[in-house]
Amino acid sequence: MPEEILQTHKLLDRCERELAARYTVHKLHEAADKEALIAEIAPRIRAIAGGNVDGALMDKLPKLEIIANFGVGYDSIDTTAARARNIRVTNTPNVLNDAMAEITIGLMIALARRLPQADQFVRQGKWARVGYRLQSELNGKTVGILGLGRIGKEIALRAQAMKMRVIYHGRHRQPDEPYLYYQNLLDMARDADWLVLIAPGGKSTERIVSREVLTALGPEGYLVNMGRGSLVDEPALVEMLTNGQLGGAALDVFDKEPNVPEALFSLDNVVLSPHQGSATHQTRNKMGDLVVANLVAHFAGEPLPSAVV
Ligand code: A2R
Repeated sequence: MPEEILQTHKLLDRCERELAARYTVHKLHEAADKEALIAEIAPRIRAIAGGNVDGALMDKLPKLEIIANFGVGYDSIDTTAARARNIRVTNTPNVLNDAMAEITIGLMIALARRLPQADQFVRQGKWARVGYRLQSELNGKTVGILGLGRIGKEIALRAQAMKMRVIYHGRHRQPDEPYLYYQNLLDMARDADWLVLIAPGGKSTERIVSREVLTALGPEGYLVNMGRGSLVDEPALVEMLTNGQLGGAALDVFDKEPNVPEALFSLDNVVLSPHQGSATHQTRNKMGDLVVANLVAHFAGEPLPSAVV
């Protein structure tokens, strides 16, 4: 008999096919009566594929051994609760680094050169009447990276190809990295033209980009958020973008996705993106493969390819 697993949200088609080929998959997100489904299958569920797992759900699944998250960020899983219950948690690191770094630079150029507006300008036939306005460039500017991790390092490489100066902040200095380290985020924001956020969500980074940090970035400064909406004081961000206290923002993530503050929709100094940092065919397929590989390894009693707990 195949193992039975619980899937907590929609996954990529290929990933769902691979899971279905190996396991009997119960889809919590499609169940009309979620509690009834859980009550029926709980005694047989040793694994979850997907995120959004709190301690209460873990408690309803007494045989649960592993949660295989789709995504490198696993802040939707209560890892403290998992650890306390001896439940393993895996994520999908590294395979998305290039896709994330590419779109980060893409959004930066889109913002600096006002590419969404330029496209509209041509489509609306305005070019025949007047030339497009002048914009700014990345080269010669300083980019401060909050979170020089796996993805942050790929962004740093590409920012250098744009002839930008790279500085970074994290909890630790990384002596092998050639970039200037700032122990204090406020100091880095003051010295940066661009502030790129690529750190994890969760309690330790909540609102780390405060009104003070945004003020330090200033009216000429640009914020790029590729990490999590929770990293930023979003009401302060919206207010400061509206009144010119912050130069601009490129945002792939938001505090209450998919809800985006409507005040941003009319702002010229903002580029908005629907949390699509890793959303390419090649990367999402690799992420799905890693979810499956973690589950396969677990049931075979082998080391997990990418465990975080
Ligand atoms: O703090 P450090 O030196 O461990 O650096 C990590 C940094 N980081 C933080 N920085 C400041 N305050 C914190 N409380 C804090 N917590 C972590 O974020 C490290 O440089 C970086 C995370 O790097 P990785 O663990 O390699 O993550 P990866 O794969 O680059 O993904 C980053 C995030 C995901 O968690 C998703 O939220 C998003 O990108 O897709």
